[in-house]
Amino acid sequence: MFPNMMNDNNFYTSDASDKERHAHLSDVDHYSEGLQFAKRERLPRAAGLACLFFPLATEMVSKPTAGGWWVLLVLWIFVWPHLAWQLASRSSDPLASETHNLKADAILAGIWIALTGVNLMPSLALAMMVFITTMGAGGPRLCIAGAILTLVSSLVTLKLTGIAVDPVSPPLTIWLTVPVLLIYPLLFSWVNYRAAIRMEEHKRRLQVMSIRDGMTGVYNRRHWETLLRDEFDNCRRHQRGATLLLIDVDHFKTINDTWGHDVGDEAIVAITRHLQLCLRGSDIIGRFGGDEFAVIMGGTSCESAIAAMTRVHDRLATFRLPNTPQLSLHISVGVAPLTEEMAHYREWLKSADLALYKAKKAGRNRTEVAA
Ligand code: GH3
Ligand code: MG
Repeated sequence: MFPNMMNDNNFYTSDASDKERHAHLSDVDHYSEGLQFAKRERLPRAAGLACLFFPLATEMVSKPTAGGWWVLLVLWIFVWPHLAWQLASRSSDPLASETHNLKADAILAGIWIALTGVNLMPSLALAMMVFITTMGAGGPRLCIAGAILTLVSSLVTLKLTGIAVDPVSPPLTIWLTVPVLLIYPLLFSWVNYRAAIRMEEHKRRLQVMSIRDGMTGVYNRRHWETLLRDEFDNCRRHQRGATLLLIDVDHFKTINDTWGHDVGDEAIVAITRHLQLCLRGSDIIGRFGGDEFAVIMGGTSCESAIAAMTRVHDRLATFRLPNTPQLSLHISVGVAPLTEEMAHYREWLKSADLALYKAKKAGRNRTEVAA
């Protein structure tokens, strides 16, 4: 059968798989996405561990602990969050590096759960940190992996150190653990909330980019054609009239060749602004190609459309670009009212195209109506 081609019709509507989506991401996107991910983990990790220092220290004071563990505690709580960030941010693949950091978090949490003798409150806080972070970062898969790593590392530590299990937390430890239980989920949610807001804004910008022409701001051809199809269907259904215009700049190649592409671009933007000024807000303007525009005038007669275009011709006759006063801009316009015989919106478009061809053939700088 035919291969599944990506085209204008299915690009925005197809359900791309995660694999396909990632295949479209460039290396730069992958890198910056990973860096953002590592950044999101940085603050909750540093703040959460800092809050944990006090309940863990209380537990260590209450138990005969070797001095080396104190050094490890300080290194873990105060150095590890910054080291983890450095490792991820300097890596060529921050996403993979931060995922390794999260697994290291899970192993370290297991070690410290064992060193407290699986004391309830600090252990609960550590397990909560591992669960929330891994679930938020990598879903159930990473969360289960994190839980297993924590469990295994705590069992191994218990075995190696011979520390007795003592789950009952004294009141001081309970009170010192409460801030962690409150602050960590709050911070984690806040950081992720901000990321969600940023994503939403990014999505909105992408949506605008996908329907607008970058240079002029009017609709691009793909989106404009979907609006034309809708208008065609609505007019058919409600027995309403509408007029279609195709507009092409005259001798635009000569403008480019004589004055350069920058002036050509300025001319395109200027013509767009004149169209916007002379037409109604409800008229739908699209950039159809290089120097070609198209306008859908819903509920508008052919005569009104021609009158509007006469206003555009008149304005352009006296308009000059600021840096090239010698250059005058002219357009040719093809007008096609919607008729009963048209069975498809493309026939409407074809009719406007023929009228435009007629205007070009008749000497340009004029408006012609479809026969
Ligand atoms: P005609 O009067 O028959 O329309 O002649 P023309 O020279 O305008 O011919 P045509 O409409 O085919 O030329 C379109 C030119 O527009 C070709 C291309 O080099 C130029 N063009 C397309 N897009 C852009 C653009 O974004 N900026 C500039 N400066 N030029 C563009
Ligand atoms: Mg042209």
